[in-house]
Amino acid sequence: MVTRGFFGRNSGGNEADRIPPGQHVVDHWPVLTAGPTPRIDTAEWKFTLKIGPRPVKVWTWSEFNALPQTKVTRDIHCVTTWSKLDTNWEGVTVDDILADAGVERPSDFVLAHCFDGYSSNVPLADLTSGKAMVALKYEGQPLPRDHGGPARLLVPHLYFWKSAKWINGLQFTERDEPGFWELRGYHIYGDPWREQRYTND
Ligand SMILES: Nc1nc2c(c(=O)[nH]1)N[C@H]1C(S)=C(S)[C@@H](COP(=O)(O)O)O[C@H]1N2
Ligand SMILES: [Mo]
Repeated sequence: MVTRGFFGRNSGGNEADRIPPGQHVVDHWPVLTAGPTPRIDTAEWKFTLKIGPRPVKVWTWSEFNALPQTKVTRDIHCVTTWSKLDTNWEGVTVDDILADAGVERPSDFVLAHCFDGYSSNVPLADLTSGKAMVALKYEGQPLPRDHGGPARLLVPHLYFWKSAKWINGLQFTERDEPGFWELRGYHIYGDPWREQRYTND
């Protein structure tokens, strides 16, 4: 049988090489949210970049959409053991967000904040050099609300809980500060290839 993934850009010829340990491939896209799904009107949507407590730039929905838009195809890996191959995204890379704000590297750690109160921590090095984006579209369509629409973080090389849905800002922090799930027993970094699922993995 020939699968779509076999021809994907990440493919090294062998799909099995693309599945981290303990993961299995799904075709559907499960929804995983800690609380109720928020409804965010793009007229009210704002994205704030902060250095510690200090806001350095705020974008409205139209300002954010005017930033350079980048398309990527990536595999995603959820800690609940599903992986999904060759997912197509479009949005603003974190590099382009920082460039627009004129911010380089005020610290090495970042917290993503969300409209539902969720947060996740990611080292800056894992967000830059094209590794992460604030995604606005999935498979060419506006991001569905239950998957984080209108905008979510996408950090595909880490477990998917790091990809904060309904994102409303990034905050530079002095230290690596645990986010929502990292405070509740999940790994501070979350590398699927090293199976960093829980705190002491
Ligand atoms: N704001 C917010 N982002 C979130 C979550 C959440 O509860 N709230 N859940 C996380 C978890 S645990 C996972 S596995 C993924 C699930 O994304 P999906 O529902 O699009 O599959 O979103 C992550 N981002
Ligand atoms: Mo999750």
